[in-house]
Amino acid sequence: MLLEVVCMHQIQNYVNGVFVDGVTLFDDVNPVDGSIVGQVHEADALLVDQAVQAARNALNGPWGASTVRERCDLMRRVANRIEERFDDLVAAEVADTGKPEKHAREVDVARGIANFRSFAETVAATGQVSFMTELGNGGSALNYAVDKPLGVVAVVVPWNLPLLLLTWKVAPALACGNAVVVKPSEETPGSATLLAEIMQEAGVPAGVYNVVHGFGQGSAGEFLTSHPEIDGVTFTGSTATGSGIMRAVAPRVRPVSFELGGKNAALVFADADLDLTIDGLSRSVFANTGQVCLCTERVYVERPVFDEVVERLAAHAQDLVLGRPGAAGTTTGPLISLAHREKVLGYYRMAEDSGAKVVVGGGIPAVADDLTGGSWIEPTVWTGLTNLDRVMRDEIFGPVASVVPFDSEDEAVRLANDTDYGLAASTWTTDLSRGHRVAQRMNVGMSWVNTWFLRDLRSPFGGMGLSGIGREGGQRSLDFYTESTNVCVKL
Ligand code: NAD
Ligand code: 6OD
Repeated sequence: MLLEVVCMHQIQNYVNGVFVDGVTLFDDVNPVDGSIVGQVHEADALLVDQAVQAARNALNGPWGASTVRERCDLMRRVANRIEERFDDLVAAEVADTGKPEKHAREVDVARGIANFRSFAETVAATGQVSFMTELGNGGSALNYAVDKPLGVVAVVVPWNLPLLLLTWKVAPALACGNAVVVKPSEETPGSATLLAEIMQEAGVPAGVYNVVHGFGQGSAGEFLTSHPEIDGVTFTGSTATGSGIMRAVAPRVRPVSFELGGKNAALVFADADLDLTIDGLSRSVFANTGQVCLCTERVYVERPVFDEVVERLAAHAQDLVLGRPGAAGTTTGPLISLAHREKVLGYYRMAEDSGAKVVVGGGIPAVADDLTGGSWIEPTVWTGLTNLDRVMRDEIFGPVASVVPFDSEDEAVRLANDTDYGLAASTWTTDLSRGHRVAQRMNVGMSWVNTWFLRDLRSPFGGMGLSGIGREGGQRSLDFYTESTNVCVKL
């Protein structure tokens, strides 16, 4: 009998500039068809500790004495190297998430490059503040602040936009002179590991960028965030996990930056340009199979255009093409996993139990035989729900929106703000005064008018309420990734 030896793709940890095995292995699953992408080496507590020590040693070595100019040049080299390895990163992102290749190219990997370039520019252009203090006796004092790196930063990120969200944090952290230990999602270990190769190739010193793989509780995530020698945690993920991380860092009072979940609203006024609105609104509901923290799950529509918006949004949902990431015409991938599909389907059932009318979708689609092992789900539109229903309050994180009518601007604002979350909102109107007015009344971190997910990386990004703590982006990122010492000199 011929024995076939299958060599699985191995996804290792990266500690102190070296790729290392973990103590146990778990499968990296492709959600398109359930096939195995590779085997991931899970880090135990000892390896996580070695990664934290490697980061500390890097800070105590030449990296700790590096200049702003050296670091910003290095970040630009990393960006250039990502550009050279663009296709490899697209392949890793697509294999792990099943998202359309076009999305991986135009959003995930493109933003990986932009994140390094943007933060190199921001850090290079940032100076110190100083104040000349006038004293009562005619004397004076000079106050100036000196910024220092925060130190060893734990970076914990989710699976929906893996490289985008990772580099959004790693780029400013390194440009500010920190050393990082990254814990990517167990669902998407590929791009963070490839980025380690890129860091090596670009000349990032050993210990400055470390990657540990694994899960949350009882695994690398918990070992990292509860490690006594980390100096701060920057986390993107669910509100429940954020709450657990707060408890983990509480004994040593470490700073946290949290970008958490959302239950985002869109407000469509009767005067909106409906072609532009349906296009933007559909993107905001269905992009990345609804797995973007900024995605719209509640759509409030002024009554005169309610029926038309429902009909056109549903038509758009029906036109989406579910398919393999690289197939021509594919617009929509699967959910990240069968477990996540179970959660989303639970909300589909709950909506029907609450009396929702399912305008389109509502279940598992029929797919080709070779895709039946994947986590496919139908893009869905509901009407007939109110803010009292649980599906209108919980974050679902799938390709689904509930459309509800309103009769006045005040009512629309009240309905949109009636949530425990506070991440994002979008207002659709041709009345720009109303656009400004309503956008400013939204209790969210990001309020868009006639667009959605249009980003300027210098602007503040984050959420209120259950959606997070703090802001990152431009100067706000620098505030988190640095500590300041104010020097006061009596003259
Ligand atoms: P998650 O919270 O389950 O996991 C995120 C990361 O935390 C993963 O790496 C996971 O392994 C790790 N983790 C889990 N438990 C942990 C623990 N006890 N200690 C330390 N680490 C732990 O989130 P997810 O399912 O990967 O991502 C989806 C969620 O992320 C959604 O709620 C979404 O809204 C949110 N999200 C928010 C933003 C934002 O910018 N606000 C962006 C993307 C995703
Ligand atoms: O655009 C960004 O910088 C960002 N943090 C996006 C988050 C998307 C959430 O899924």
